[in-house]
Amino acid sequence: TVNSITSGFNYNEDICCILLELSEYEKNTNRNLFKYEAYKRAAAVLASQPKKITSGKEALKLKGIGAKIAKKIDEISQTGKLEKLENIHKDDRSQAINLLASVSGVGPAKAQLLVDENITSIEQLRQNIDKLNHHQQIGLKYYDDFQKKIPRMEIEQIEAIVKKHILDFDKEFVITVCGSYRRGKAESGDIDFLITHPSFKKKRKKSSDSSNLLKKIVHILEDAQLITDTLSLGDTKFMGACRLSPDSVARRLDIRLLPQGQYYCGVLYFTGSDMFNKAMRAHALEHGHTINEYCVRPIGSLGVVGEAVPISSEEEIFEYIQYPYKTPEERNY
Ligand code: DCP
Ligand code: MG
Ligand code: MN
Repeated sequence: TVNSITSGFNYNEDICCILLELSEYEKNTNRNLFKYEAYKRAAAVLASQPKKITSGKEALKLKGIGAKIAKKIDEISQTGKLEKLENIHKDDRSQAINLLASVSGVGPAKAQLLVDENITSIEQLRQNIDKLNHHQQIGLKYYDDFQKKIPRMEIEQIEAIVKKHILDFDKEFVITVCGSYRRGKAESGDIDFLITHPSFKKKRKKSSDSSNLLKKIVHILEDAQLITDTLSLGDTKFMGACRLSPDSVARRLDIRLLPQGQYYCGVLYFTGSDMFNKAMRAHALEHGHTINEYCVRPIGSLGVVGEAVPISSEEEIFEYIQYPYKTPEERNY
């Protein structure tokens, strides 16, 4: 669930939960990303309110909530439930699609294909592993483990192990755990590492030197018995599984290796939340800049996008687009 920005308490949790379920339904069953985003945005807006919203009329005044969602909020406020969601709960196909899409690597399209072949449970999926690619097979293998949230304390331990091994190998690496952990959350869905090194340059052509660096990092962490499985591995992005010890819960681990010049835009982006990123990007555009996970660029009067601005801290990005600085803990919306 989502928390209020200021107090960390969500006064509208019941409505938020229903809207987030609707967003999942739109993404997985209808594959309507527009509605998926609209419900998520509405839930985030409600979660950030300092008080309980008690009518659709009140909700309609909030930025990001339109007439259709306001009407649903009205129904929830008055009856404590939403007829539309009750019906979705009764829809077996939709429930099965949601379940299969909760396997790491299985997207809505794949989940629908499987359900159309009458594969509707995790049990049945296990009997059809030949229908899954490598990522999906690992996702299924660790299905129960990956469902579990990761306590902050465990991420601290994993962070210490990763830093020890990588910095022992070369002390010039810079390593930051981003994602919900950096936003101060008590538990996280996965672990998001961002790493940079002065010798790692923006790649133009295939240079074997730079394309081996992330593989080297992964090998070190495999030798340390931390990384157990690879879901995907490229020159800049690793997705996989790790665990503290052979009888610990397996965790989803993402590592991104970035050139120094892109590091702080990367840290900002991968710290999130995704709602915060959207709000910040929108603000940047209003102030004549475009930001993404790699860089900040000015937009000229004719709409021409300029050269990337040199950035050497997260604060500089806020300053550059004239957005009041927010600590990672203040980015939880
Ligand atoms: N991100 C984004 N837009 C997306 C996906 C991700 O802006 N569509 C950014 C913001 C996220 C960050 O990447 O905070 C990391 O993605 P995660 O999916 O790991 O999300 P979190 O770390 O925030 O939450 P969780 O605890 O579920 O991992
Ligand atoms: Mg994460
Ligand atoms: Mn992640």
